[in-house]
Amino acid sequence: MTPCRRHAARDLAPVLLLASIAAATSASRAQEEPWWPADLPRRVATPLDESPAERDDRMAWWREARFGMFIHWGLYAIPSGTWKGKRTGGAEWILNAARIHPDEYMPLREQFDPVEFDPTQWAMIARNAGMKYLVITSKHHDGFCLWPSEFTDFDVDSTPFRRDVLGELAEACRREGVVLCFYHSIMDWTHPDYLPRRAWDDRPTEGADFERYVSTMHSQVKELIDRYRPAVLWFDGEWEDTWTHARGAATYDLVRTADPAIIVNNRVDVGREGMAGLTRAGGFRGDFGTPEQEIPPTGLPSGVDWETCMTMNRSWGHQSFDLEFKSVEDLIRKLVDIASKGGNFLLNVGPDARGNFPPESIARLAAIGRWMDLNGESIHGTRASCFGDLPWGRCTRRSLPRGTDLDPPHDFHVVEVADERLYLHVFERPASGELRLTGLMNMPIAMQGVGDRGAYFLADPGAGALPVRREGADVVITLPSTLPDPIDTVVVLDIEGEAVVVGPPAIAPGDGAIFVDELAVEITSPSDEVEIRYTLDGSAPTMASQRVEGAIRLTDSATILAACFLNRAPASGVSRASVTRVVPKPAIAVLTSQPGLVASAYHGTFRQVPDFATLAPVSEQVVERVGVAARPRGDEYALRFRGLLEVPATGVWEFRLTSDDGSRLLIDGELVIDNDGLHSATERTGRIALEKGLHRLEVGFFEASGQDDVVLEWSGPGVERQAVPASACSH
Ligand code: H79
Repeated sequence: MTPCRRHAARDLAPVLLLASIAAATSASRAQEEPWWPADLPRRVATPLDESPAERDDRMAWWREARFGMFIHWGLYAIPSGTWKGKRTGGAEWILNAARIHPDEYMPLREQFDPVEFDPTQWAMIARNAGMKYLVITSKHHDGFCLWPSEFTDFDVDSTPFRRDVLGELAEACRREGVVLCFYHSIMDWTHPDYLPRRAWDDRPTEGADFERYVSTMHSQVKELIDRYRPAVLWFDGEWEDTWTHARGAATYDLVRTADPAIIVNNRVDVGREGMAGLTRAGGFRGDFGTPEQEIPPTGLPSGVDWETCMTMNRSWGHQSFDLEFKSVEDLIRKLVDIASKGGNFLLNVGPDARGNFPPESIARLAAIGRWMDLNGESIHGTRASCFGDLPWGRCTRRSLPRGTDLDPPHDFHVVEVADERLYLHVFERPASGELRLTGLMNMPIAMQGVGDRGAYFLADPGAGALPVRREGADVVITLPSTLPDPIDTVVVLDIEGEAVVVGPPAIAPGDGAIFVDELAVEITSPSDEVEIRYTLDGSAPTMASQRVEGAIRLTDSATILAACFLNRAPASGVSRASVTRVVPKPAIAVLTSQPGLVASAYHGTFRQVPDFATLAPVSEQVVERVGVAARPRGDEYALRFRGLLEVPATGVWEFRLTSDDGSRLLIDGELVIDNDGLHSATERTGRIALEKGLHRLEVGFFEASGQDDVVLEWSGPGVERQAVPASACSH
């Protein structure tokens, strides 16, 4: 604990204020300093006239929060995955999983009496975990409402419990300094006006009126906003075909008109792309993307707001027998990974029917909270990494206004030039004992002779400075032999200016390319400011090496090494590609040939493409091209295609073999593609230099289970990627 550091931070610029409050853990502290809603801008433009700056204002708290709690709670906590003695699973989807009729499901309300429900405890658990907001299911797909609604009887008021769950939670959140938000399902399995119905729901649809359903839902959403002031409305269940863009837009606009400050997820409209969750182009409503149970790979477009929602075990709602909880290490690293990509993490808890969080969830949230207490500054209010892949972990960062008192734990001096703080999250200590920040151009503050600071551990600044040095284009930090936190030790590095990281140049074609007579190689960098220098003899590029100006024409095999330079100094790592000049396979002479390939079919149980020489085919026929049209009867079989391939021009030809299950491509007896083994549809490529004319072609394929398919494509001089045409096949 470093209380002086936190205390001092309270006097800093607002950007650090959030971090200081994040670090606060006592209830009284949060009461003194509610950071929301008091600080939230309430004068916000309506959706139709919002400027980018106004949008930034509206999104600011949510972007800074980075970490929130999802709560799935409703009648489904009562069966908890078991229906009539059977483990049907499904949790909050149990009505669907066990094909329960609404008339049989809705009486569950008579058993809803969660006497141990303690909203203050829920809010405190969230806050102590470092979560800034909480999204609870006002209504899930089953239609049950967790607040006493004027517009339905299927709500808490019709249960023995009769307490306003959302109201009490809203109050507790306000007291604990947690932002309250609602999840609200568009799909509704029990509402008489909702359509379409589940297949086993035999209530007559006559008289059901979807338009009326939408208007009831709108009334309820208004009721929620007016009564509880949620900061986010998180819609879901938008994928059935009664929900349209027009309805999504109307709902979004209604919400933002009722309270212009509200943030609405993209599932309000129909622009979500599957479980990956980002919004397609096309003018769809929604303020942020919603990847579900997955974290997007790197390379997200910057400026896109998104939030990964994820379960802590495998279910959203409570499910008594689901004990597959993620480890604390996994959860913390997921949070860090998401923050390093500029997203939020909405981590779910499914309370039980008595109103308790599962003990496994409580334990994990407490452990995350201990890490956040020490390292929350590296999450809250940070933005995405400035680096590509870091082999040892992740990076987050925060801007710091100039003149900020940056480092209270040391000597309270003012650092004039510091503009950005990097948080280097070390998951695995590199064997070299060094953190290498390749291509980081900025001057680390530690190297400027402003005091004796190096980098340091965020969780333990007093442990001393870590040596920092520049090595060419890299900044290198020396680590001690063991790191304090085996899950994620956060190293702080302050730098001058906003991070500028120059990646190594791209070389195209890349490593492993082959060519026949001459190859044009392009070496490029996304940064215009740098110059690129290269060598062809395997030596590291220096300022004395050849400078890249246009394409490089090679007539011999070479290993190309290239790097960026700025102000005559190295400015990136080195990229490398070996390219090989090859002799094309000569064409073969054939006196006569007929159109088509010979396809031989085999029965048998195969796990890989068999040695056809040892097998007897069950049939043989001439086919136009490679494909499963030649399959024999039965599920398990193999095919062998043989014939001649007419290559229209001398050069390097790229083949693509896609198959389910395995396959192999041989040309003139040489294995060009090995796509063998049991697998679903898988594409593999291979390249070979061929002379213009005829070449021997052989494709082997087998099918063991599931789908079956095999497709051969090619591209080469003057030929765009396409299926190898029948006109090129003969025998
Ligand atoms: O509330 C939790 C789940 O009950 C709910 N969303 C989380 C936050 C959820 N509902 N359904 N699912 C999760 C999985 C549904 C996936 C599909 Fe689709 C719906 C597959 C096809 C339709 C949406 C549209 C995803 C892919 C296409």
